[in-house]
Amino acid sequence: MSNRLPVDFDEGADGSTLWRKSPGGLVTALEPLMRASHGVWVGWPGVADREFEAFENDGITLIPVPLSEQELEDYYEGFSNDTLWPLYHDVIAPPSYHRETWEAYVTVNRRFADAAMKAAALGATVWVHDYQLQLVPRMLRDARPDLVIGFFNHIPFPPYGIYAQLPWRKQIVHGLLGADVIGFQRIADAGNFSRAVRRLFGYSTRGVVIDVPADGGGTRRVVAKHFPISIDAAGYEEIARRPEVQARARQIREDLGNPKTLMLGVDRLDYTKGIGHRIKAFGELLADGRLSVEDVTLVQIASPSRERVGTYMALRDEIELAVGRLNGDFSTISHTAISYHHHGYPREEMVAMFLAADVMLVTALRDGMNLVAKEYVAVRFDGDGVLVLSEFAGAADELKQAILINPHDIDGTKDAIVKAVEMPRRERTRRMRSLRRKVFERDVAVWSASFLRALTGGAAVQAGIPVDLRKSVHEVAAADTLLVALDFDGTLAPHVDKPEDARAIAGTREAVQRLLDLPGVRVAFVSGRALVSLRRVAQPQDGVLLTGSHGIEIQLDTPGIELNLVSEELEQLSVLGRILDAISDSVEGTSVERKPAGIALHTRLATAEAAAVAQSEARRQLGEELPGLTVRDGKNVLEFSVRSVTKGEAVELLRAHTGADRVIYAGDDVTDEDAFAVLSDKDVGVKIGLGPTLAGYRVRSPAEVTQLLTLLAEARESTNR
Ligand code: GDG
Repeated sequence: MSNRLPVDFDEGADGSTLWRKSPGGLVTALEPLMRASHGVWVGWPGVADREFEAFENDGITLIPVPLSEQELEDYYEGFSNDTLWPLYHDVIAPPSYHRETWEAYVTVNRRFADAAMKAAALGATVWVHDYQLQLVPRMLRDARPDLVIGFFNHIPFPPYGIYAQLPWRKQIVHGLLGADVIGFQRIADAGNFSRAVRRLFGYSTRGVVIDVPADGGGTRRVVAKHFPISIDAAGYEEIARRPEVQARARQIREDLGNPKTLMLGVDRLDYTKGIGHRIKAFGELLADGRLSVEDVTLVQIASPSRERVGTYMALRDEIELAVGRLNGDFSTISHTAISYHHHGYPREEMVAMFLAADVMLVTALRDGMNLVAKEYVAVRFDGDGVLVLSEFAGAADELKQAILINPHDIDGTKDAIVKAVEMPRRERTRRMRSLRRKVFERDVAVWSASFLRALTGGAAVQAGIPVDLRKSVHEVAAADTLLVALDFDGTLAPHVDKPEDARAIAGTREAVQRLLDLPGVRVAFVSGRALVSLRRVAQPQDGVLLTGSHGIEIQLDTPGIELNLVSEELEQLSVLGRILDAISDSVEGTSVERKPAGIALHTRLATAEAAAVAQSEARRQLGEELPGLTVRDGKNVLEFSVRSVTKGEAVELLRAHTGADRVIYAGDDVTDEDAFAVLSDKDVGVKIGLGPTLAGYRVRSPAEVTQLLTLLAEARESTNR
């Protein structure tokens, strides 16, 4: 589901309806999958006050959602583009807050949700896109709890201090939390969202996991994580390699008088893109004489956008005034300083421009990702060209070999432009090569696959080690220091009925020993079990680091078990002990059990009445004295913990302890998701078995884990360290 269908409406001369495909990266990535799964796309067809039946386009069913002219004004131009857009882009332009446009937003979101519900089969996966439809996930969940719901936010999510302005801030976050997975462009966006959840609802968050109270009691797990979007890189390169496109690139340079340096900007005409800042920097460089109009031309494509929104009209006037002024001041009869175009162009023409441009300027003041930056890189199969990229664009997280700028710093931007113009060929190729590697490794297919993998957990898992995992194992094997962190039950040992009977499968011990014998490799077991129990069943060899009780107990290179608790928590633990001891002394049939980070009050042997008294007394006293405790209600047991440490924290601790630069983590349980959540792009996460996961890879069973460890040992041995 997205605001717009991936087609444009057109009318034939005879009044017939024509649909022109508008191919974007999203469509390219999802098309094969949607065809194979009988997918439907729900969206607005791009024309107001018209109703259309569902229709088929290239094997995908499109379901048009109608919008009236008034709704277009209120829901789309108003609330989406005049409230949410500026608010989410750090209030670069002042957002407007109007109750009528909010109401239209609710109405239209409801219509989209209804259309999707009608189309979705039982248990279907629904992927909702972007800020225009943030209420849809909750509407779907309330009416159709059978659905698997994902949401991807294409634009930034602002810090809470800004987001808090929104009069409907709670409704929007509540709407989004209807999803199972909420995707963002950058780590920072996902963090901002989680903070908003904590501030507005007080729900607890652990890494990328948010525990949302579920309707029928208990909690539902929502993942808020970054999934940086990308492009169909190979598709762009293919266009660039066409002889006619290359000829066109040469022609463009020629038509511009063959300037020494051709600089290019391609943006929707939007205040977030920093077009004015770019023009100012360029103008000053011409005025200072650091660049000359004889040598350098800037081509600025500003494609028309949101032309009926007031701020955009004002922006167009402002930009065109600046362009006109600059050209008036600096252009000569034979050389134009800025070649400005307020048009949209066919994709081939865009690619020819990218090929023709020596320097690409992306100076966004705030941008979710900025696909133009990635497109420029994908097109440059010649290995040439310099990308100047704003650090406020999401792309800057990945494209570190660009010249990164702060566009608000005009002097810095000017220096960056000069550096780009003067950059020697060798440095240009070196940087471009690394940029291309990034863009081709993580194209839009990788993006959609990783989002959907997190959302649906994939289908049946095949036996053996997948090819892409083998490749990654070879990569991590080359680390300076490698940490191999492994869950035990379900990962090294098959699950059994009696926990004390669990044993690692044959071959595991040998594989672990082989890894332990290699320099620069550390092995750790990360278990939910208490360490005493883990040591009994796993019988770890010397040198294996241990963490138990989900990270509370640790045994690193020391003989004894340590508790990963801060002094304040130890203090709480002793208060807790005092209170519960007193209660159990005074109520017959109750007893206390001390755990590493908490204490349980058992009431199994007490009368129902006495049990109720003991439990309510414990809750009351602890509520007063230690209000922050985690309380777990079990059968005849009430458990209080001073801390809920996770396996994620355990992995961070092990990483710090070992100084590892790469981590490979394998686990099968939901608690292992906390560990997957703290892995970086360079680490390898392996989920064992079915179920949703944040891990990048999946294998079927402990047998594969043992194979994997052996493979890792072999790869490490062959690096000849
Ligand atoms: C939003 C977020 C995020 C532009 N002019 C022409 C044309 N384009 C194409 C570009 C590019 C696309 O439009 C623009 O994508 P961007 O990513 O640069 O920016 P937004 O439109 O603001 O997109 C953004 C994106 O969603 C995806 O998640 O990256 O941060 O704001 O593909 O090439 N294409 C053609 N003619 C034009 O004149 N053919």
